[in-house]
Amino acid sequence: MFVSETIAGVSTAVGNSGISVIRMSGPNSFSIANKIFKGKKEVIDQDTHTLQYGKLIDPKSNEVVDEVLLTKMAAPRTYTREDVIEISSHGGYTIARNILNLLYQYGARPAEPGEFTKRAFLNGRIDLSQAEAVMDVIQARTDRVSKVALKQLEGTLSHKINDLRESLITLLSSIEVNLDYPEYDAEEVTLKAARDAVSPVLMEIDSLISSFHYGKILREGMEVVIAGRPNVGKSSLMNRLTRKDRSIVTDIPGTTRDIIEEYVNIKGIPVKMIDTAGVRETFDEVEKLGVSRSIKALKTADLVLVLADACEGLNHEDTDIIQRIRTEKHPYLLLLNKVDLITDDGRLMKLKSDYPDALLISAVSDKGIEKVEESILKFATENRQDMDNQVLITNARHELQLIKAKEYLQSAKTAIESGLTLDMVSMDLKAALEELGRITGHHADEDVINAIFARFCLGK
Ligand SMILES: Nc1nc2c(ncn2[C@@H]2O[C@H](COP(=O)(O)OP(=O)(O)OP(=O)(O)O)[C@@H](O)[C@H]2O)c(=O)[nH]1
Ligand SMILES: [Mg+2]
Repeated sequence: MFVSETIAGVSTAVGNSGISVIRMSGPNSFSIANKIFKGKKEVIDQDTHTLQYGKLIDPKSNEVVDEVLLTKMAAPRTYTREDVIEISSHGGYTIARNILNLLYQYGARPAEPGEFTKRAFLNGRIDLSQAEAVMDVIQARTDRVSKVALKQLEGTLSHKINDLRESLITLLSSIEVNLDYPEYDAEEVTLKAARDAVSPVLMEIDSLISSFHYGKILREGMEVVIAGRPNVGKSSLMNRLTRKDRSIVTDIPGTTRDIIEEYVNIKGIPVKMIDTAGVRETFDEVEKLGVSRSIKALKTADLVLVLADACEGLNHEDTDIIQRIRTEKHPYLLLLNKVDLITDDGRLMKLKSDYPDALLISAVSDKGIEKVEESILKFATENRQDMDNQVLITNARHELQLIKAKEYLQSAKTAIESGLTLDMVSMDLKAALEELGRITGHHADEDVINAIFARFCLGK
């Protein structure tokens, strides 16, 4: 176990609240708590994993700092695998600060952001990908996202990566045997076994990499831009999808002049929905600026909802916008709005056959809105079923490591196929193994670890 100082921090949000939880971890936790806590029992004599009522008293002034509940948890069955004390005090900024100051006076030092979790990692309770999931759980914006983050925290990704590493290690050891005892097996036999073993690992890595499209959307959210010419109902759709009266709606073309953003949960996908100014040629200076912002918004969009007027059909302004989106290769969905105004079934049928990929909707009557939401979810999952129960890559760092591992494995495969020597193959396999190990922290660079934990919140 790695030897550490005793650290303390507030683990609950700062501000007015029912209670605050102050956490302390490290070898002196119990002795420090013993000096300032007065309950029925001395903290030293308190059983582990029990809670005791008492008072925190400043030994110098004999003043009561707060009335608290103290939880004692002895290593190793704790969050950090060290001795941990948790103090539940009254809420509020002042009391938590006074308690912390007391702990600092008696030998603890302030915990850095994420330092408790960093210790859980350094002491081997969780691996690096699980530690990263801790923050994802805290920051999850929808149920769907927290479910996926919790699974990663439980270790689903770690198991998958460890299985892949295990396959490579087995292969490497048989190669080493062959290199050490060439009489044991012919090199060709080992090469063939190597090829058979590398291919399934490569396939698994490919499937993990391809899950990142969805994983990234879950973790970072998805940007959906509503675009189209003036007056087609973009702001009305924005209000409908966000269930708010956020954007101003009028029948005057050119109503929206600026970008309007709103976060919304669409079928569990965290979406930043963006309403834009209608795109058209205009001499109005303000509107011009709005139009150029609309065009800029398209560039960062994950998905564009192109809105057109179902009654009027697509005119050259609409097709210009679609052409622009196509040229820039942005994924988009065509929505024909205001179908509530079309009462003639024949016209509706014709619209459907003229625009087979378009969704017919009405932003004022809710018609087709469910379909729009489903399409957003389908885009996020790339139309694949049951994605939440797959092992997902949600983190760009993990994706990068997988891409590097894949490159080494492909190079190993090429080496095998072109009949290069076993030690060339072995070098590539070792490199791939190392890249995979960086996901879980088997191979860890100190600056990467520090950067990961620096993004944590205080007290976690
Ligand atoms: N009947 C009907 N009218 C709609 C529908 N959607 C929007 N409208 C009307 O169309 C007009 C324009 O709607 P907006 O939502 O302001 O249109 P916009 O695309 O945001 O317009 P700009 O901001 O000017 O680009 C308003 O009078 C809306 O009430 C719809 O589905 N059916
Ligand atoms: Mg508008």
